[in-house]
Amino acid sequence: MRPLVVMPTFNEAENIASMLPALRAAVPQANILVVDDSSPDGTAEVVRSLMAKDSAIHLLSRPPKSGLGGAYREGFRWGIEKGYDALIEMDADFSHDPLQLPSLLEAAEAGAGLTIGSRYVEGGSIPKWSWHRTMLSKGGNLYASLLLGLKVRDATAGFRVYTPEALAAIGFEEVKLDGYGFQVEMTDRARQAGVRIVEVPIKFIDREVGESKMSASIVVEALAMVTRRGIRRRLGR
Ligand SMILES: Nc1nc2c(ncn2[C@@H]2O[C@H](COP(=O)(O)OP(=O)(O)OP(=O)(O)O)[C@@H](O)[C@H]2O)c(=O)[nH]1
Ligand SMILES: [Mg+2]
Repeated sequence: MRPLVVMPTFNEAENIASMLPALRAAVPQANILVVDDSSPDGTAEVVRSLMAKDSAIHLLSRPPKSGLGGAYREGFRWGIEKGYDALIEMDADFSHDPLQLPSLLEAAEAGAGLTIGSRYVEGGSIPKWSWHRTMLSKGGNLYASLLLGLKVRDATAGFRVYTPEALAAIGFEEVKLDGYGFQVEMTDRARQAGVRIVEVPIKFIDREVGESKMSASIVVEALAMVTRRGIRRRLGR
């Protein structure tokens, strides 16, 4: 396979400086596209200095803090145009361990259209999260699976591999949400389109460097989307 890691960043200068070499070592066959939203902390400059010595690293610069969903849409479009055949979603904050990427790629190679690095399947594990963060994540997943019948344990997970065929079947250009909402809607559309979904266990590591961009509005947006899609389905539309 010719994989492309699409990695959105906003103020991840310190993380990206060690993430890029770690990724190159763990998955030498993969190229990396950093999608940076004009981070004021100089993330793009760090990427450019590494790009100068390594042609497998690429950078897409966007206006300030334009949202995670849009960063993935633009990154996927870029990768599909360039002919990559595995499009990877991955955070820059080391929550997703580069050393676990090969096991996700194995599932994709074995025929999964969507591979999810899952915290909630056998062998997966959850970080040292506070009880309310764990409740939010598990509760959100439960709500989504009840309303949408997803049959996926970790629908909010952001460590994934898509094939270009799966992305086309999903109609990813139409998914306008950010954060968790983006992940859940992509999963729901994949299931509806008959894409083969496989969950691979991962150990999720809590962010140690830099600041979280998670916000209440991202949670509300996701819950509203799940409710809307769930009700619409029950009404038969
Ligand atoms: N390009 C871009 N990247 C973003 C944006 N918001 C977040 N990111 C990146 O998306 C990834 C996930 O964001 P996080 O802030 O770690 O969100 P989270 O994982 O839900 O929250 P934590 O668990 O607290 O880390 C990181 O690599 C961020 O830098 C954005 O608006 N644009
Ligand atoms: Mg994070």
